[in-house]
Amino acid sequence: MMNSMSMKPRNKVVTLSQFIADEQEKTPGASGNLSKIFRDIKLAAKLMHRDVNKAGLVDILGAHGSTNVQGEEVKKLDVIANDEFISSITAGGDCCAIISEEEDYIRHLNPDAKYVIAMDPLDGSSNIDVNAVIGTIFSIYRRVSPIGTKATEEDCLQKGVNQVAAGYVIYGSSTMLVYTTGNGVNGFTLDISIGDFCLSHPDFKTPSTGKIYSINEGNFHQFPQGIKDYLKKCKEASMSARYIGSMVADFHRNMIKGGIFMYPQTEKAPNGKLRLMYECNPMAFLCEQAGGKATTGSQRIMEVEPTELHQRVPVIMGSAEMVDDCVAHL
Ligand code: AHM
Ligand code: MG
Repeated sequence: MMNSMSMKPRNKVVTLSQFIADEQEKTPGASGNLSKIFRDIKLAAKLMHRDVNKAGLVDILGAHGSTNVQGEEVKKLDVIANDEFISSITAGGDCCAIISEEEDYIRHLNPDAKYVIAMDPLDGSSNIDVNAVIGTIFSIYRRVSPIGTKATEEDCLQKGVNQVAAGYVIYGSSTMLVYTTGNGVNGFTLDISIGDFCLSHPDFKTPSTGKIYSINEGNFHQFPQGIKDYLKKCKEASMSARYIGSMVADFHRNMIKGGIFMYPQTEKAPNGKLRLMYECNPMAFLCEQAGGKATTGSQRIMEVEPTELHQRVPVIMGSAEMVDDCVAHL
């Protein structure tokens, strides 16, 4: 029989739901709607974890529009992700609109709800078919139009500084959900044995500097001279180049280890590639909350005035000292 003196108390497990409930209690006047949105995101993230992990088995990789051996339509994983997040958020009833990188228009939901979501349901699409890390990015805003009316473009096109919450889910060697509501960043790892996200990275801070630079150097000849100069400096300092082409994965690694992520303008893409509403703003919010910086090179990302749903902006983000150094070269 085990002696009670010999029993080691286990560390307290804090689930995402518990953490959010505790946070809600600390916020005077909180209605609980934001917590319910997290419940919906969490459900969709778990469904995505399942789908990503069995993607090869059930033939959901590949081009949308083809058919599988049973003659059924094969859904591309990013279409599945879009459907799963939208279904979950729609069913939850706590958002008045969703804008998604996968869609060309605003999807109007419950007019009586006060929040708007912007999301990239499956980021890193080029990694889907090669079993590499992909993610989901989301951003939540409070509507500016009156509750009870149809959400407007103004509700959906707000500056990043207005974000109420932002986060990402990374489908990697484990699945994690990392989010902020403006009180620091916390990371939760999905424990599949209990089917829940558990707090694994409390009050996540990024180092003020690091040794990693992440950029698609295939575009080198098209970069502005300042970026070329900064990259030369990175090489002279024998820094490590790390770039998988999945923003969530590149960003997550750099957040933990310290580093800089760049997708600057190129001759072919004068505003860069990444989308302000679905990728840059949420990651900028997380980055700043973790102690880092995020800029277009000339302006803080979260202060850019959005003018269209799929607007692109150049981005330089990560460890504060590295971002400052890069910007000093521009
Ligand atoms: P996606 O949303 O279609 O997946 O595109 C965004 C992705 C980012 O995750 C990544 O940082 C970037 O595109 C990679 O682009 P490139 O292949 O040009 O380096
Ligand atoms: Mg994307």
